[in-house]
Amino acid sequence: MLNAQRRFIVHIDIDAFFAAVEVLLNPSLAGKPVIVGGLPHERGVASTCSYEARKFGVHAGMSLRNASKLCPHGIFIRGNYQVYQSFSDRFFRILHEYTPDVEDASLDEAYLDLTRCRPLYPSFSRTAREIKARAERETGLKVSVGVGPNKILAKLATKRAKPAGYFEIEPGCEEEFLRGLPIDALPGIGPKSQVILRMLNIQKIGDLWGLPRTTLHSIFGLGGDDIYLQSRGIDSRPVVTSGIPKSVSRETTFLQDLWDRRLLLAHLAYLCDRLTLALRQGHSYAHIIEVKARYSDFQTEIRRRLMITPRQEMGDIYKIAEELFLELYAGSRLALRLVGVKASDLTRARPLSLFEPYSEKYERLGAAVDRVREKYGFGSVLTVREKMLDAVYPFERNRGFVLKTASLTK
Ligand code: DCP
Ligand code: CA
Repeated sequence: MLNAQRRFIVHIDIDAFFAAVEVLLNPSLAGKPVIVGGLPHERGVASTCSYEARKFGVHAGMSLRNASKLCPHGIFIRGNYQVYQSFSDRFFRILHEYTPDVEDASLDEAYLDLTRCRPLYPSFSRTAREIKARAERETGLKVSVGVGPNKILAKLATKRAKPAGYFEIEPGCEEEFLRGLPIDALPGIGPKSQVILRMLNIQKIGDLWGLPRTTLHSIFGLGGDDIYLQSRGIDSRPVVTSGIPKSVSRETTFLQDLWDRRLLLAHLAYLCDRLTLALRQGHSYAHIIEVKARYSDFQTEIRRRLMITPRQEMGDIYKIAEELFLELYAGSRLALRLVGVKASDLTRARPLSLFEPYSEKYERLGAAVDRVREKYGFGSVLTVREKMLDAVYPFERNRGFVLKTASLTK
C-alpha cells in the first residue's frame, strides 16, 4: 500500500538564473564567466554567476572585489531585477498549467505536487520531463529537475541533476541515493552541527544512520530529531501553494499637485491598468474597489464599492474607480497630490452572476493584452486616456510610464 500513498513531487530550478538571463539577452556572453550583482570596483556582493565563473571559485554572496580577483576577466553586470521578475513570472505561469499545487520556493525555484493530477497524466515521469522541456523552450533558460516522493528528496535530486539535467529517485532507490551524499547536502545541518558530526567521524548521510534518534536528540535537541528524519529521506511537508494576497493596490504621488480632471483620470486609468495586470497575474478577482485621494493639505479621502460579482477586467474596474473618484473629487477646492486604487476581498473563484451570463471574453482579452505586452513591452497597449501621461512622464518601452513612486511601475 505504500506506493498508493507515494507522492510525486517535482522540484524545478533555473540554472544560474540571473546570469542565464543576461546571456540570453546578450548572446555574445555565452560561454563566458558572467557575474551579476555589480561592477568589480563597486561595494556589494555577487548575486550569482555563470557556471564558467564558478570554475574560478566565484559564488553567490562573494564580494565583488574578491570575485574580480579570482576572475579578473569576468564580465560584471549590475543586473535588472525587473527583467528577472518577468522571466520568473513566465516560468511560474508555465508551471501552473500543469497543476494548481505549485509552491514557489524562490524566484526561480518551485515544487510541484502532481499526485492529485493522476487522472491527467498516465506517466508522471513523462510529464515531469515535459515540464522541463517546456519551461526551457518558453523561457529560453536551462532548468534542472529533480523528482522524488517528497520535497527534500526532490530537491536533493535536482542538485544531482544540475546543470540542465533530470534526475528521478525511483521507488526503493532512496537509500542508495542518500547513502553517499555529504552531510552538508541536508538543509537541516548547519555549519556548527557539521563540525560536531565530523568530530564523530560522520561525513556521509549514510554514516548518520548508525546514530540512534535519542543520541542525535541528546546532542542537537529538536534539531537532532530533524536530522534523524532528513537523513532517512522522511519529509511529510506538503507542497504549499502561495496564499492569495489580501489586497493589491497601486498609487502615485504627482510631480506637482494636480487640478486637471482629465489628467487625474489618466493617472487613475494607468494605475487601474497596472492593478488589473497584478490581478490577472495572481488569477484573482476583486469584490471591493477602493479609490484614495490625498489633497494638497494632506487630507486623505477614500471611497469604496462592494461588488457581489467580483471583477478583474480593466474596463470594469476603471469604470468603477472613475465613478468613485468623481464622487470624491466633486466640488473639491484643493488640488490633489496623490491618487491610488486598491482591489481587496480578493477571490480566485470565477465570477458567477444571476443577471449577467458569465463569459470568458474579458479574460481572453486580458490574456491577449498580456501576450502583446510580453513581446512589445507594457507600453505597447495603452488607452487614449492613459496616453495623456506621455506629456508628463518619461516612457520606457518595457515598463511603461515611470511614475514618481518608482516601485509602483512594477
Ligand atoms: N540570488 C541572489 N543572492 C544570493 C543567491 C541568489 O540575488 N545570495 C539570486 C540570483 C540567482 C537567483 O537568486 O540567480 C537564484 O538563486 P539560486 O541559488 O537558485 O542560484 P542560481 O540560479 O544562480 O544558480 P544554480 O544553477 O546553482 O541554481
Ligand atoms: Ca537556480
